[in-house]
Amino acid sequence: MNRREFLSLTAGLATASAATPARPNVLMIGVDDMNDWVGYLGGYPGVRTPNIDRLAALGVPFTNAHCAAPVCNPSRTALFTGKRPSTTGVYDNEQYWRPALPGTLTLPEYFRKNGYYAAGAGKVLHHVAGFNPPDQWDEFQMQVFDDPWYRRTEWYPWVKKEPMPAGYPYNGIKNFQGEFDWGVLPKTEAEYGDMRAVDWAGKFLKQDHKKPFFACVGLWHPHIPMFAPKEYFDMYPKDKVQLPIVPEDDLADVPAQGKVFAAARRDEFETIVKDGKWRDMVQAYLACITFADAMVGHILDFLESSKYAKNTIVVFWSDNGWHLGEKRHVHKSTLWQRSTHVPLIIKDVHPRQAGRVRVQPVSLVDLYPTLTELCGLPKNTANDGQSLKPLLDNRLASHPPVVTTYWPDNHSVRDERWRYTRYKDGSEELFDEVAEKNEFHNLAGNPKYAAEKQRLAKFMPARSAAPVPERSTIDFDYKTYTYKKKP
Ligand SMILES: [Ca+2]
Repeated sequence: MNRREFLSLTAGLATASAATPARPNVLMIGVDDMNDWVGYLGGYPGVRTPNIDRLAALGVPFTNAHCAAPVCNPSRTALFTGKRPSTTGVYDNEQYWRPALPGTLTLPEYFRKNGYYAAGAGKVLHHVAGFNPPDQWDEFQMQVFDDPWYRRTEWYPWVKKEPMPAGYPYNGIKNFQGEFDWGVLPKTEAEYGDMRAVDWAGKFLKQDHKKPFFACVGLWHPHIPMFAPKEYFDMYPKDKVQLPIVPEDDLADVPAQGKVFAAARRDEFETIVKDGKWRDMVQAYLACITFADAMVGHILDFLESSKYAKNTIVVFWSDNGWHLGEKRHVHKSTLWQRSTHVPLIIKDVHPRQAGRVRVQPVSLVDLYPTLTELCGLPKNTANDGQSLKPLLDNRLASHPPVVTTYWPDNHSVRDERWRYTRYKDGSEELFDEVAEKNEFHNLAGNPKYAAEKQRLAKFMPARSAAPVPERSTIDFDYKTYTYKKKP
């Protein structure tokens, strides 16, 4: 052996021993109902999200990411099981996923099975009792709400109900329903519920962990009720707040099923507008986005000053978007861009063309196979999604179009240019997202685009699983965390 061969062999040995370090940790940060009004996505010029943008510069920001379902429970169920709603039959908030999917391993369960410590706090899976079984986790801190006077004790048995405070409701709308409130609570920023999840993250990241960890911190903001300290409202003076553009006839070219989705909770939108509070609502949403961003900042600071800074994969996501009057709708639960488009950032332990946006369509259902691959765990063959590692490695890699589903056989496909939606009755929408972000012109009836529709239709699931039982048919016992079919 000559000297050169010897050096190359010893270099190889050194690489081999350095190549088997402990597996990377995972820190997920989830927010609720945050649409693309985030700095790096440009959905609302002037929105302040310095911390999310900081992560976007350090990691890989996705600009065309979509939820698998446009509402909390089915979106989170898809993210954490790696299965689409059309596979599981979990399509909406009123369906328990656990009794319907025996043997399905959620992300924390799968990581635990593969030697990880799984821990979390706040709203991770859906926030109502029965949706976040504690046996998935080695440790879990329950969500703390800002409105314990409103929260229903049968839905949130761990919450101690408090008497209604003075000044409630804070948005000043008479006889308006309790959840859809906004304003400044008579307490300090440190006393807000999301800060308890932030505190948990701070403590967790200071501890010595013997195993690699899979940790998830779930923030409630900017979900309704939209409460935040006054300084966040002051960042968006009301006279400068921009309202979405909503043409009078915008629903005219939308099929009947689309109109049904848009009409859900229409009365709330109409009450807000009639009361002259539309601008106030938009201001509150902006304030709560920036509040959520501040929470994200605290968590990133804790990580960066911890010994886990360099060997932890960070994933930031929102479970679905949010309408602020577009298509005459507030809330989510539609198959339009406002509901499906979400922020998504992955910061791997390798730099991977950091800060450079990925414009390819991706889905939150892709996170499960992405994380198992990045952590070197065996692939879970039950996953529907596709690993995003090729996109992390190379910003020019391709990714197939992604699907958002809301109830059986209503699917919306996104690629880099188009949104093609087909509702259960066969009616269609086609929007050119490059030509117009607002989805004002449904092109589905134009024969010029027949081939485009045919191409995109191939990505829709061939069949939709029957919806799993509604929770009204199940007796759930919180103490034993068991489910029994009602007689
Ligand atoms: Ca949500």
